[in-house]
Amino acid sequence: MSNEPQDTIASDESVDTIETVELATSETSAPAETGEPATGLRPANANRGAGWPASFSNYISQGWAERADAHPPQRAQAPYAAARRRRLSEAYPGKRIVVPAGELKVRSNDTDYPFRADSAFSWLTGWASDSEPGAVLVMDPSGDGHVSTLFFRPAAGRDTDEFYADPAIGEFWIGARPTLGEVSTDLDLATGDLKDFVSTEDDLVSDDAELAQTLSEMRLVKDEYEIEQMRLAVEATSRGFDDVVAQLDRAQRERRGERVVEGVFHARARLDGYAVGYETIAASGSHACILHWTRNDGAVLAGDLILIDAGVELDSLYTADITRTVPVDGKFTDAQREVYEAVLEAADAALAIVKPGIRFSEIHDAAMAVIARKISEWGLVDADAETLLDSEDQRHRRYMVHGTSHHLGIDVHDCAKARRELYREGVLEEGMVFTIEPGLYFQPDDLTVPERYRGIGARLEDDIVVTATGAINLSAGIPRTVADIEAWLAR
Ligand SMILES: [Mn+2]
Repeated sequence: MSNEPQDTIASDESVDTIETVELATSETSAPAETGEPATGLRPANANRGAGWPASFSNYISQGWAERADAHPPQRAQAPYAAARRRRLSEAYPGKRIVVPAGELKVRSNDTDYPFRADSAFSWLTGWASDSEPGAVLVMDPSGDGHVSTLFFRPAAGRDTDEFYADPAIGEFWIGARPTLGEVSTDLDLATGDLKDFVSTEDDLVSDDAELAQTLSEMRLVKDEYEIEQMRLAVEATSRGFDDVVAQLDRAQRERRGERVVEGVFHARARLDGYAVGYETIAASGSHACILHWTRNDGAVLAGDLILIDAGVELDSLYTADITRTVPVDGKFTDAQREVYEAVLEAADAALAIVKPGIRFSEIHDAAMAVIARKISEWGLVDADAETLLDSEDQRHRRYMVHGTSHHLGIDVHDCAKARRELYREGVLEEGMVFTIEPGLYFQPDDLTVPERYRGIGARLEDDIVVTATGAINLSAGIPRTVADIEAWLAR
């Protein structure tokens, strides 16, 4: 990437050179003379900039065509975001509510991580992967409700030096920002210039623990727009899994074949969405026993299972979260099939009970009943399933230490700040979306495990939406049974 504004001097040159630059810039004149970012967002690379002489600044500020104001159609999410703001307004009468999108985070010196707006901000505005860093939603009390204004840094004109002199936000550097009018039409929200936003001591800001909890709990039940986004995120993720399966031969040829899996999925995520919703887990062989294996630097070998846990985050920021465990060479061994089919049975048992009115924790209990029975039957623990499932026992959890389900939406671990009584002990309602993801992980050095199972890890993760009478498995189309997986890999 290009990283130096109008630079003619290498950054690693001597102190003499830096002094020369300072001398040169001090002799130039207004309007923009130093090469510092016009906004002062971050310290300039004063040791690298060549300065802006007046003749240059005068020349570059002229000779540009007029730009017509863009009037995009209102985006589909706008009325849903408005309804969400009304719910929040009702919860906090008379309070000024401030929800920032967040700022860019520095990766190193003057380079940043890709920007990703705060989830509550995006949920309340509908402004998603195209959000401007630094934007702030303000809900001012008015009458018996609130009036909302979205403040952000709008497009800068050619009458400032920002467009050429500011590598962090200048149009020549990162592209143009939208205008206030454009965003207002797009999101159906009043907009204002960020420089006119004033915070007050009485503001209720979204990092307030109680407000963050309220926002998390409001997001537990998804609206129609969100459920459609979840369906689309799963579809994109399904294409990513197809891509990975088609590239398993290549993965076997590379020294770090897990990176082939990660890279192929990432390409699909960028093609069809904004990013991956979380770091892809590409865990081959006994790496599958490491729950969040994201180092992904291992080989992918024939005879092993590979566990792939990945999700595409759409431009709307809604993400899928799906796991499949497949045999690298296309055929399960007997031991691998036994372990995998136990996990599948646990997943199906959990899915079978999902409907409005049951408790979220019952899903986990249904899956764990199967896991405990298998652990007992296989003799890993010398006890019957009933004994193991006693809350004072739980030894079977040695082989699956994680939960079975988490809410899913704009965050992969959605609604994380909701209270336990509405989350783990919460009662299912139509429109909730969550994962079901049991697994079994037999560590290669676990002496309690029969040798034939050691080093086998398997997880199956589907994305579930609660309907009026039951549930839909959004990811049912991605092969789940041994026969379907083997047929998938044979294609
Ligand atoms: Mn998950």
